[in-house]
Amino acid sequence: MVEKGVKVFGMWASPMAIRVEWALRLKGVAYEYVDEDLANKSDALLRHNPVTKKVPVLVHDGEPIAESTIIVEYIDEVWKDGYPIMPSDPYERAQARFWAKYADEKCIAAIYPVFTSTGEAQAKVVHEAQQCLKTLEKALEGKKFFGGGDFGYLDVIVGWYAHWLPIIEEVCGAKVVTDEELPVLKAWYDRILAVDVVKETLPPRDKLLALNKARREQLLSA
Ligand SMILES: N[C@@H](CCC(=O)N[C@@H](CS)C(=O)NCC(=O)O)C(=O)O
Repeated sequence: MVEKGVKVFGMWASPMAIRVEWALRLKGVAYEYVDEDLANKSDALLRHNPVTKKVPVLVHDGEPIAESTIIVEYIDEVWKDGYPIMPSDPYERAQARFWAKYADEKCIAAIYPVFTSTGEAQAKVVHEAQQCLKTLEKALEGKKFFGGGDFGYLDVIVGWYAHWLPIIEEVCGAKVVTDEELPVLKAWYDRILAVDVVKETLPPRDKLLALNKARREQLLSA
């Protein structure tokens, strides 16, 4: 028998999984949330996402969908009469997808080395991460949100920066998003953190800090 309804397989500290919760909440869709232990993944997660075995996975009426950016688009299409997440204009949609891909492929790859380095090597990678984010920041210039006047697709995709990056910076003892280097992105943080669906779902700061501190220590000692 097909299981009806919406289920999200996530992990409380995952910035990719929170995108799915934001999209569902923007649409007012009720869902069941399953928190995975990524060191001991459930049979259900492995069955629903045998290819990458990662969270998030959305299961809609028994059908699984993986990859957060694809899930967010799926949610926008299925519940199309609710809050509009994707831009209505095809060119704007293409741009939003372009920047989402840039953020996930280039910016994450540029930020990660800050987490795994120290000293002079870290100063160098901080600078590289800032250059990468400066390029992304251009897509926000003159606007309240990446989506324009309203929280939109690209805000759902990169909104995690506002909560996660300051924690990562504290853990690493390095500043990446500063008023001097990235003023537009930094000012957008406050607007993101004031969005209701964001406020409702953010994981506790201390818990995220402790987890990332332990991860960094483990990576540095490896
Ligand atoms: N591109 C994927 C990335 C998902 C991802 O990296 N998920 C992490 C948690 S943030 C995960 O499941 N890691 C466990 C693993 O790699 O085994 C997406 O956007 O959904």
